[in-house]
Order: sequence, then C-alpha cells, then structure tokens
Amino acid sequence: MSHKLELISFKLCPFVQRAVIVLKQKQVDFDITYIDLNNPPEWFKEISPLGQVPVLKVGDDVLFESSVIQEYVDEITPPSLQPSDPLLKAKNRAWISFGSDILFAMHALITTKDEAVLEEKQALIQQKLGQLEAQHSGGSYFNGEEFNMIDAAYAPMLMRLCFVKNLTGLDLLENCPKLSRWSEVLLAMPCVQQSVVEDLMLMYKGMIKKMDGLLAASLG
Ligand SMILES: N[C@@H](CCC(=O)N[C@@H](CS)C(=O)NCC(=O)O)C(=O)O
Repeated sequence: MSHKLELISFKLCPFVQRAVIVLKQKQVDFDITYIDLNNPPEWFKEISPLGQVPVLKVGDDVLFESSVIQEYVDEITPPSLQPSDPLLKAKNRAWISFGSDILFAMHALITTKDEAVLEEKQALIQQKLGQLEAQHSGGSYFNGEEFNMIDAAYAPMLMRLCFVKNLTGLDLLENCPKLSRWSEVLLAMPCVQQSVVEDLMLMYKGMIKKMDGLLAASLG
C-alpha cells in the first residue's frame, strides 16, 4: 500500500464503524481524524461529496459510502472477507444494504418526540430484525462459521441494539435467538471492541438525552 489511509470519522457514526472494523480485522495501519458533524470543518465540506462520514482519504483520492470503503480495504488486503461464491456475495451485499435501513430507523426511534412514530419505528425495526433472523445461518456468523464482510457491517447495529437494551430496557432482539447469539459473538471480537471510542455507550446515552425524544425518559 503506497499511501497511509486516513479515515474521517464522527465518533457516534455506525457507518464509520463498519469501515473501522474491516481496517482493524485486516490489521491495516491507518490514521483516524474525528470531526464534529454538527459543525463540520471547511476542508471536510470540500472533500465529502454528500457531507457525510465515513470518508477515506487514499493519497489525493477520496472514497465515500461505507460499503464501498469496506470493499476497497478488503480488496487491497487479501485474503478477502467476502464469500467466494458470487451469488452468496451478492446476497450479502443486499442484506448489508438492508441493515442500513435498520440503522436509520433506529436513529428515528431514539430521537422521536411523537408516540405514533415511536410505535411505528419499533414495529418496523422488529419486522426487519425478524426478516434478518430468517436469513441468518444460525452459526456463529451470518453465513456460518467464518467471519465475513456482512458481519463487519452488522456489528455496529448490534452494538447499538445492546446499548438501547442496557440504557432503556427495550430489548429489540428478544424474539431473535440467532441474532442474539450473533451479537454476543461479534461484540466480543477485538476488531469490534477496538472499533469505537471507549466511552461510546455514554456518548450514545448523552445523544439520546440531548435529542430529548420519548426514549430519553426511559434512560436509567
Ligand atoms: N450511506 C452512507 C450513510 C452515512 C451516514 O449517514 N453518515 C451520517 C453520520 S452516521 C452523516 O454523515 N450524516 C451527516 C449528514 O447526512 O449530513 C454510508 O453508508 O456511508
């Protein structure tokens, strides 16, 4: 690798975390630069086409979109974390995208001030988790006994579901035994534990409090 990679991050962002997990699992030496998304610096606005993190700087080039960054890092550091079967790889990509929708619904769930929206988002998340449960292999990882890209992509969501349970008592995985076990396996992995700042759960709690939605009232 000719350039040291630089990842532009926001500490609370689950999409950045997806990229960090792959970088850590592949033992890539990279720099991480944190920005405040509420007050982004000028240089960030210039390089980020969507004004979003993650952004990966590769020399003078810039990559955006977490799944693209994950795949680029994977491709330059063989062996690949993707399944070799093209059909399974394509299915995994589709389910990774499905997971992004769950993350957006979770953000709405923890911030909304509207009771009807809260109920709607909770039902939506549980429905989507049920669909995911039906796709899961039932093994330690999504596809079986091998850690793949899809596991790296879902770990940030599983971590936040665990935060929500610990902080508010709301267990969105209660009817999903395969996902619950998957969560335990992934959250114990060093590449996942080292992918976030140490006090992320407290920061997450602080964000729920600050947004002052309905779920803030359930915080311990
Ligand atoms: N599809 C993007 C989503 C990234 C995303 O939503 N990032 C959020 C932070 S978690 C962001 O930068 N939000 C700022 C904005 O949208 O203005 C990806 O997978 O990278």
